[in-house]
Amino acid sequence: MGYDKIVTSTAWSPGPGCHGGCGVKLYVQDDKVVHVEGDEQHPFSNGRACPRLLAMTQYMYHPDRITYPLKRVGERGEGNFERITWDEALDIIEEKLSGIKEEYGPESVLFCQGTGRDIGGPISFLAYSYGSPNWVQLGLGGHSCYTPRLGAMMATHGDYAVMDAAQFSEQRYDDPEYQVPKVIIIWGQNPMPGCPDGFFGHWVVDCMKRGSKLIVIDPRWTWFSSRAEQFLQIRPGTDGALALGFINVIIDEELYDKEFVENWTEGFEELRQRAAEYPPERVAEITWIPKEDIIAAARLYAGAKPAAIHWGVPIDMNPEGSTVAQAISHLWCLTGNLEVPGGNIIARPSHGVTTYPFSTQEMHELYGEDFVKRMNEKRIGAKEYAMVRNFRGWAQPDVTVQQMLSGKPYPIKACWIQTSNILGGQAVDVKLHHEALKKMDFVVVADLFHNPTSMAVADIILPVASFAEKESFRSWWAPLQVISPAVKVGECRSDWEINLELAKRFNPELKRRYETVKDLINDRMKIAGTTYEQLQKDGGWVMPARNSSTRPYRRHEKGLLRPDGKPGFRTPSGKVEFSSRSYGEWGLDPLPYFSEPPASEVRTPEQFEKYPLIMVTGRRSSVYFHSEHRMIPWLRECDPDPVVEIHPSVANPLGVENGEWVYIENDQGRIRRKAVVTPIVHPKVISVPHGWWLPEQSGKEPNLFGIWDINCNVLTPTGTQSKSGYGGGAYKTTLVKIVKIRERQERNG
Ligand SMILES: Nc1nc2c(c(=O)[nH]1)N[C@H]1C(S)=C(S)[C@@H](COP(=O)(O)OP(=O)(O)OC[C@H]3O[C@@H](n4cnc5c(=O)[nH]c(N)nc54)[C@H](O)[C@@H]3O)O[C@H]1N2
Ligand SMILES: Nc1nc2c(c(=O)[nH]1)N[C@H]1C(S)=C(S)[C@@H](COP(=O)(O)OP(=O)(O)OC[C@H]3O[C@@H](n4cnc5c(=O)[nH]c(N)nc54)[C@H](O)[C@@H]3O)O[C@H]1N2
Ligand SMILES: [Mo]
Repeated sequence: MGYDKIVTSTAWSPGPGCHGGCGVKLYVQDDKVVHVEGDEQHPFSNGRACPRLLAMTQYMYHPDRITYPLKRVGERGEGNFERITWDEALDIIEEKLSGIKEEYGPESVLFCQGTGRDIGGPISFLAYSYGSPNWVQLGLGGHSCYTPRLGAMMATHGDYAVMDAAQFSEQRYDDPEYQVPKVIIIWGQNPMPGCPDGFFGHWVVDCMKRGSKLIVIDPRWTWFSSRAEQFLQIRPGTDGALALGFINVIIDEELYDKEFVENWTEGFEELRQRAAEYPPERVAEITWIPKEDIIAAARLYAGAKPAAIHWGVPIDMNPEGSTVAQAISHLWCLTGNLEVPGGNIIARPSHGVTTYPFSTQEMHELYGEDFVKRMNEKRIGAKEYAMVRNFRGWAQPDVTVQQMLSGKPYPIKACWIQTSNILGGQAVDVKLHHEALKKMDFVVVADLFHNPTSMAVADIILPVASFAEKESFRSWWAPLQVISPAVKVGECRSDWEINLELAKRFNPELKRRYETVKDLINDRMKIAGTTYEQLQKDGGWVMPARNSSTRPYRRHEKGLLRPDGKPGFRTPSGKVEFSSRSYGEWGLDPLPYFSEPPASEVRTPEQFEKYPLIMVTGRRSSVYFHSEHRMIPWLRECDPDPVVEIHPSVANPLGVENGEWVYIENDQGRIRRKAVVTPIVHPKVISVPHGWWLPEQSGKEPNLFGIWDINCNVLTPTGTQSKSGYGGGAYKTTLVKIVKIRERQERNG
């Protein structure tokens, strides 16, 4: 293979899509990336690369890639766009958004993103520079991705925590301070395809090779469950009861860490009383997990030191997601596994550098407390939900879609959509979101490809640079690292570049502060005592220093966590709060509890009679990131069809064979899927991957790349959020039935 140079960089989206920060080597010839490999020097991924990264050349140079700005001509949905210049595009956007601001106020514009990639920073920066508090993952019911878990951890111990896979150390597993977890609970996550939330899935395998035993909690067999000491095949949406059952056993059998509980926590007695309501017999009934297995798993976890819990998005998507996450975080506190090597360690953005603001503190630091407070007054959902008002900076998605439709209490006029495919994967109840988006006067989409959302509603489309074409930075969680451009493609620009340019137009004061994106990056990196150029020279990344507030361990003992420098945690009481003062203040139950899914055999028996299967959507595929990559030949070949996994005991009586297309139905609608008949799913559960649209089909209305036929979110409801406003989107607990297609056609003549 010939090449002129190798550029080392960090693979963050666009490209592979994910939340990871893998080290990558980009081979460049004649100003084109011709080959991509993992960087073995990089401490995050140690040279490994996923299929999406390996297919980068097909992604960057795909014939469908949008490489210059576009303006819609003709009616929305006709699919006709014409090329315009960047200046024209930005002028139109400035004029339209300024007009809306003047007539209706800046809050009438939504700034919509998808999941947390290299977008949270630039989009919140643009929204706040324009003056809109309505930064939102539009369509993500209950804001059910990570935010509920983040809020629950914040309420419990004042910071976020992750499983310790030595990811904060240059030497990784060989660091003498590090210990491998003796037991890892994998709770509603599939680490290898998923690599969620700044966590690299292979780290679990690395730990297994070093002796870690697994407990896996999932309704479906995975690679990990088949290698687990204990596999708990749970009823979807009942994790809260299981966590409380574990707490019950751990307290009852005195398996908790008495010293930690005594010295560093409050509310233990209240928790003990609450957990007493969840004896193993009751929990077994709720969760479908045999009582003996619940007790054995609790003993295995609590008896091992250190032990860690690694969790996934089904926790957020549980009914009352923010209380389920609270119960699970209590487990690592009760057992003294917080901030110890091999336990669950506190994760702060490396060196205190904010790329993507994860917390209220970071919002305050960036924009000032007064400004954030003022923004909260108009933020959608803040009035209804104290937690939405007091934690982070999002608008509440289920309330937002209703407001788009009703115009009450104030109208929503425009959407800025950047890094999200609302109709192709993010939104529950796609029909409702389609209707709401069509009501907008003006929609901008900043993306690399067309998708069902851009086809249906975009007025202006801005072409975005992939990670291989841009300057950026990353601190989620460690190391602090830079993204270095290798090439340019067409007229594509990075999200930071686009948003800084527009932000300056709306807030001229920024012109003085940041001439270029690098100035902004260097401003944010000041706290780390380095610059973009310096970090590039130093190899592209740096780990936080030992004994600093952003590197484990036992920071609570050293006074490294609290703003006042005293020992303890960053909670109102300075302790781990089993009974949360913040939850109490927000009008929520300060203690965890279990509630039934919004629709279930127990809660809505009449529904269940009609729709006797629990549809769990969204299990991740290694070759796709949500709705992305369906047009990439190497990737599509590996996972060609939208499928539904059905247990043989369900398929056989219906006469459904492996490979046959079937209908999935409920009162909200009907879609088609190709059946995979397999015993890996629970007999009462079907598993349906999400994010499906067909780039090979027509994108025009009404087809929109086939979404009405195959997108499973035609069937998932909105309005199932928790009492906190966060969590509980019914992505994993929607009731449906399977119908054989041939039979229906015969029946209907
Ligand atoms: N049924 C079901 N639905 C789900 C889920 C589920 O489990 N089940 N999961 C939900 C979850 S957890 C999430 S987070 C959402 C995610 O939903 P989204 O984040 O909206 O999903 P994507 O399909 O990745 O859409 C991203 C779009 O942005 C573009 N893009 C990618 N990277 C960049 C970038 O850096 N810059 C710009 N400008 N564009 C970029 C892509 O081309 C794509 O069109 O989906 C949710 N939807
Ligand atoms: N390749 C790839 N990686 C991704 C993504 C992607 O689209 N593609 N998406 C990214 C995003 S935004 C997110 S949020 C993460 C999500 O990634 P994960 O957190 O792993 O989410 P899922 O794949 O939806 O579900 C994980 C496992 O939980 C099980 N499960 C489903 N319902 C329940 C339940 O009620 N309880 C329990 N205990 N288990 C349940 C599923 O069967 C599945 O095996 O992945 C990120 N990484
Ligand atoms: Mo997510």
